[in-house]
Order: sequence, then C-alpha cells, then structure tokens
Amino acid sequence: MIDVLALSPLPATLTPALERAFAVHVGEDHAPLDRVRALVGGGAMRVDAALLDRLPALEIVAVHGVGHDGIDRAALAARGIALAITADVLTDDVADLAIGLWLAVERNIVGNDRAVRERGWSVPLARRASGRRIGIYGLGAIGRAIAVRAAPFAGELLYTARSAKAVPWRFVADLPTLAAESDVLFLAAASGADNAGAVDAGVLAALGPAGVLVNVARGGLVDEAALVAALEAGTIAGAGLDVFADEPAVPATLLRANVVLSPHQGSATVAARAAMAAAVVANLRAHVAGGSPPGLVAPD
Ligand code: 8YV
Repeated sequence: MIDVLALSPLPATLTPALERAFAVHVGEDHAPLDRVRALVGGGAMRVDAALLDRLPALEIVAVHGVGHDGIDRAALAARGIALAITADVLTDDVADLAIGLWLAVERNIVGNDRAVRERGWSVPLARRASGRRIGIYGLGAIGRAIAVRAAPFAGELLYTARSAKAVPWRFVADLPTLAAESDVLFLAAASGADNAGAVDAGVLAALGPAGVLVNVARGGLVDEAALVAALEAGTIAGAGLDVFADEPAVPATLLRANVVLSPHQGSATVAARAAMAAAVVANLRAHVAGGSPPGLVAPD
C-alpha cells in the first residue's frame, strides 16, 4: 500500500475510497515524508518547490478538482512528477451554477426572496436576461458548457481564449474587447500569473453600467478592490461570485444587494463529488499500476 499525503482534511466523499486503497496521512506533521509517493488535495492546493524538497519519493500530485493554479508545474516537471485532475466530471455542475448565479443577479432572486420572507411584497423592476450579449472568458470544458447553456438566452454569444476554436460563437482577441462588447461576462478561464487581476477597473468600465460579472473560476482573476469600487459606483450593475481572492474570507465590502455570493460550490453536487472521488482514486491506481492516469495533465 503506497503512502498518500493529504495536505488538508479531505472531503468526506473522498476519504473512505482513498483509505480503502492507500495509506493516507493528513498533514505533514505525522506523515512518513520520505515514503510519500502521492499528494492529494483540493483545487486550491499549494505545491511549491520547498514542499517537493520535503517529499523525495513523490511521484504524483492528484488534485480533487480541475484547477491547479497553486501548483508549481515547472517544479513538478523538473522532478518528473505527474499531475492529475478530475477532468470532465464536474463541468456540468459548475456551468449550471454559473447560469443560476447570472439569473439570480439579473432578476434579484435572492433579494426578493429575503423581502418575501420578511413579509414584504415590493416588486422592483429587474433587467431582462434574454437577449443580452453574453461574453465568456476561457473556452475550456467549463466555458463551453456555460456557452451551450447561455446560447438560448443570448442576443449574441462571444468569447475570448488563447486561440479561436471551431465553435459557432464569435471570437474576440482579448478580455477588454470581450467586456466592451458584452452585457454579461462569465469567467471560466484557468488562473495563473499571466491573468492575475485581469478583470480590472478598465475591464469593468468596459462592461458598463448594465453589465453583470459572473465568476465560477478563480477569485484571482478579478481585482477585487476594483470590483467593489465598480459595484459601489454603478460602473457595473451586479455580480454573481462563487470564488474569491482569499477564500473563505469574503470582504465585507462585497456584501452588497447587487451581488449574489456563493461559497465556492460549483462542483458541490452529490453526483460530481462522488465522481471526483472516484476519479482521484482512478488516477492514483493507474499511476501505481504503471499506466497513465485518466486525468493526467500533460506537461507544458
Ligand atoms: C472544488 C475547484 O471546490 O475543481 C476545482 O478547481 O475549485 C472545485 O471543484 C475543489 O477542488 C474541492 O476540492
């Protein structure tokens, strides 16, 4: 049985399956670091060269999720350590949530729910969701799934990504252009040093006073201070946020009526979490058996 190190407590959906197959150690303190061959953690896990130095036998990092922005891939590659994610199994759930957040913002569903619970009955006029120009930043699996869901609502659907794809939607060259030509901006891109804070004051100004931002990717894509300023000033109309720069800390300045807040729950469905747990185990089993993990991320 190989030794697996979990960087932090694992989700209850993952622990039993992992413990049936491997010797699991939670946290570095009591783990046999020199024997650990696999590292497991959530999409927000941090893996840097210093951690790798403490794990001389490490062969694979298995992410319970698809994001791997906290992982130093160059350091992994330098040691020949594999990286595997739970590809595909959470795509639909994250996209569903993105649409839900968007509609909740447009139609003030959360604020109106609160008002009715408080025995109120005012009917503020909202924005029409149908017919809006919808922009998607990042057209990987999740961006595409959002596009498929949003297309029937859209006046026009456009996107930006590293390159144009063979899809029926209009490609634009960059994020500022996308924001300028969209009413609704969905963030679905992987985050990294190249796009940290990419949704800045200029992008938000380009989105405009009727614009809505929806983020189901990573908080680091957004300059949160600029977002708060834009929401306060009416530079944009509202935001639906499942991710934040410093989770679980959500700045008090974001607790605003025109923001729908969500606790990084994109993949948190019973079905997705069961499939994610199975995918982590499958990735590790394939690696241990000398094969290629189904969720292997090819080195850059
Ligand atoms: C999870 C995620 O919340 O897949 C990702 O990148 O952020 C989410 O699915 C996380 O990985 C849970 O462990």
